[in-house]
Amino acid sequence: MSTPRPTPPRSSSTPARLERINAFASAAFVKSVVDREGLPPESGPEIAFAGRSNAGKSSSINRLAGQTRLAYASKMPGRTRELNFFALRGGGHLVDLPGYGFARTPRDKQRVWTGVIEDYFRERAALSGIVLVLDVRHAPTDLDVQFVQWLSRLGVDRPPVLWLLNKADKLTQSERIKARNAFSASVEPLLGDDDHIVLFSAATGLGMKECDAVFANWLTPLAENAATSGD
Ligand SMILES: Nc1nc2c(ncn2[C@@H]2O[C@H](COP(=O)(O)OP(=O)(O)O)[C@@H](O)[C@H]2O)c(=O)[nH]1
Ligand SMILES: [Mg+2]
Repeated sequence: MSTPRPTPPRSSSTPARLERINAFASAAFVKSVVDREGLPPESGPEIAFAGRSNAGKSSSINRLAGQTRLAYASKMPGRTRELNFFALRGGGHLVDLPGYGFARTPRDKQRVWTGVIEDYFRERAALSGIVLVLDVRHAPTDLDVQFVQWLSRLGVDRPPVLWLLNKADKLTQSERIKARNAFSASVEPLLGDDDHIVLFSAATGLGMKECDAVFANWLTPLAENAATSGD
């Protein structure tokens, strides 16, 4: 009865990796927003991408959506001050936020934390989760820490954060594990119950499956809609 199953043949090519997050596949640019009047109507769950300029927000969005030029991977860090909205085909949006690391003056920095961004985080009911993109080779910066502390002060329940340890392709496997452990320890006091820490590479697609599981959860209302509409 208990005949051992033959092990499936190992492919000699690269192991299968997710090409994209399915729910993100046909994501399409909607608009750049600079003030609250410009915010598009809420159409379903939203996932916002935050992080220091140059951490790889745009590259990560591109990789996750399986599109090379969806979010423009800027060569001019800190220039963008807009929230960029991308519509998901099942409803809802991805939101590429301005990087907060390259503010030239305290006043500039202040502007990032207030205004439309603050309105967005404070009032957007559709916001289901935040992807905080970081460079796996560095400890979280003061601005990363301040961002999460600031989020926690905005409301009683801050949205879950996926701490995306990007650029893992730059490390060896053993360095990755070390970096992840050191990172977990350093952000431990900031971690929420529903947070996740994922080693990722926008360059190679490492970590896509873990992200997929997290997003499936965050986009649940969207999946339910699709199921009931027979979509
Ligand atoms: N090696 C490597 N480079 C990356 C990765 N993600 C982003 N980059 C590079 O880092 C720079 C900043 O990326 P970008 O997506 O524009 O960052 P953003 O400012 O956070 O949107 C670009 O030169 C990217 O090519 C990654 O996973 N691995
Ligand atoms: Mg960018």
